Amino acid sequence: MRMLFLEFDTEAEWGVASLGPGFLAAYLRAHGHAAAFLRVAHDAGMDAIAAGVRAEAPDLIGVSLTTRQWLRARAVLGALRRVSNVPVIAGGLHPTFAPEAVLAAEGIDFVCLGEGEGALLDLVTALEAGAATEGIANIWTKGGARPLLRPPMAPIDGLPFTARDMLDERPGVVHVSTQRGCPFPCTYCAARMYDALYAERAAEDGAYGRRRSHENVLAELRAIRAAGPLHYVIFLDDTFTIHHPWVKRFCEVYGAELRVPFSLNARVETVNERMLHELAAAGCRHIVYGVESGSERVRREIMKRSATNQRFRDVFRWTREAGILATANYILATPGETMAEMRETIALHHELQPVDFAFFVFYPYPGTELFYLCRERGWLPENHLERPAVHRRSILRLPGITEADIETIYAEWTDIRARAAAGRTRAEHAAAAEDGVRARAGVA
Ligand code: B12
Ligand code: SF4
Repeated sequence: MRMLFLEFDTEAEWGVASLGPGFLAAYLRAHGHAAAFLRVAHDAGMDAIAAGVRAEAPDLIGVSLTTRQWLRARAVLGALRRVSNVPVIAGGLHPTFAPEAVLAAEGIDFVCLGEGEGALLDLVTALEAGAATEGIANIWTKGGARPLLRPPMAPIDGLPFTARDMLDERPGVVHVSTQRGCPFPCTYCAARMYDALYAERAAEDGAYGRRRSHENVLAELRAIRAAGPLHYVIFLDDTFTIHHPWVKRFCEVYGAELRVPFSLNARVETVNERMLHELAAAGCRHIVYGVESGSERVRREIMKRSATNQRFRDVFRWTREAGILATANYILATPGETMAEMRETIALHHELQPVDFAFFVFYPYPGTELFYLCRERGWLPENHLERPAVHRRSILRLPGITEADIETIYAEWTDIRARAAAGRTRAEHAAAAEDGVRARAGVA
């Protein structure tokens, strides 16, 4: 069977396409199926999209969706259905946690809940055989009942290496994932909801969190290097630094064999001075830390993150001293946060002096703890899935702060960004540009 993955661009430019199709295409190909990739530019017209799809002659179309991609995908897939009967399956974070709304849309026939490899292969096999699709674990067929979840795949070393043609990477800059799942309880994070989903539905089958062996990660990098240039590795794991013995051994083997510069996402609670020096010696050039708020109260009481501001100061200093550039991610207008607390974030930012940073107005991603809180408290508009998810405005009706407050604070951050860009050294510019997209994607 021939599967076509459509990648829906949002207005921002990302250095990599959705990772999910990279894993899924590799898995399908390993089982004798064909897979193709088509980017749907955010301003592409329907005629061009339909022609692009027709040219690929797919038997099944797959889309991987975040919440930000949802409205555009819904519009395009609805229109596509009027000119094509090729079945469509949606997977990823958004369909997993808002499956009813996604399945209700015209032009979407199946939703994949959670991990997709085995589920998609079973679906393809059933469609090819003209068999019923109801009853395939993880696959929710339109009009059918919610499916059971299959256990997480283990060990993940058994998965084929990511199909790079699905990722649309710049030559020599590769994105690699060494684990699945994150054990932390951050209330705003959609990534951690996979752990919660599997813990709830398949407790007896083991946890969602799994990591590849060093040998397996190195084998993938060797294969990439054998196929073309390899200048920079971006590890996309939610929190690369979770398991210290794994990281220590990684530094030894990667440093000894490859030493290709790399970057990663980390949480300040999971690094120490020694580890940072080991990472630097292995080639680590850049770490993206989720700071989120400068208010310890907001982090502790609203976000379930207990690190102190002093911990952030120490870790940012250690990172610099180890010769690694640090990037910080911030969230503005988290439910329950006051204007004064948002200013604490700005104050902490000036102390941390990251080489780059990104800031987003809080968005309640479906499935997260804060999503349910906002819904319960009446802060979430009923039609939230009909509204675009944008970085500069809140879709919530928040207590204590107004839309104008958020605009003011967003403008202050925009100004800080402009001044920081003007003051950066050439080396810092180059480093931030190399994997600057990480600042925006990182969640740890
Ligand atoms: C790498 C990454 C990126 C990359 C790639 C994006 C991607 N979707 O893969 C880039 C840089 C582009 C990116 C950008 C952004 N990201 Co990002 N990103 C991540 C990150 C850290 C890792 C993703 C990853 O490695 N996945 C590994 C694969 C194996 O997992 P998976 O994608 O879930 O795929 C599996 C299943 O979901 C399923 N599946 C997935 N797609 C499909 C499709 C089909 C057809 C089927 C059958 C199954 C299926 O099968 C896959 C294999 O088992 C995640 C956190 C996370 N852990 O998910 C955040 C995350 C996906 N990003 C997020 C966000 C919000 C963003 C940004 C808006 C920036 C920001 N931080 O605010 C932008 C938006 C991008 C966009 N186009 O909309 C949110 C999404 C929340 C949501 N509900 O929408 C996450 C969850 C982090 C968070 N804040 O909670 N991101
Ligand atoms: S924000 Fe980072 S550390 Fe927290 S649960 Fe999500 S991925 Fe894990």
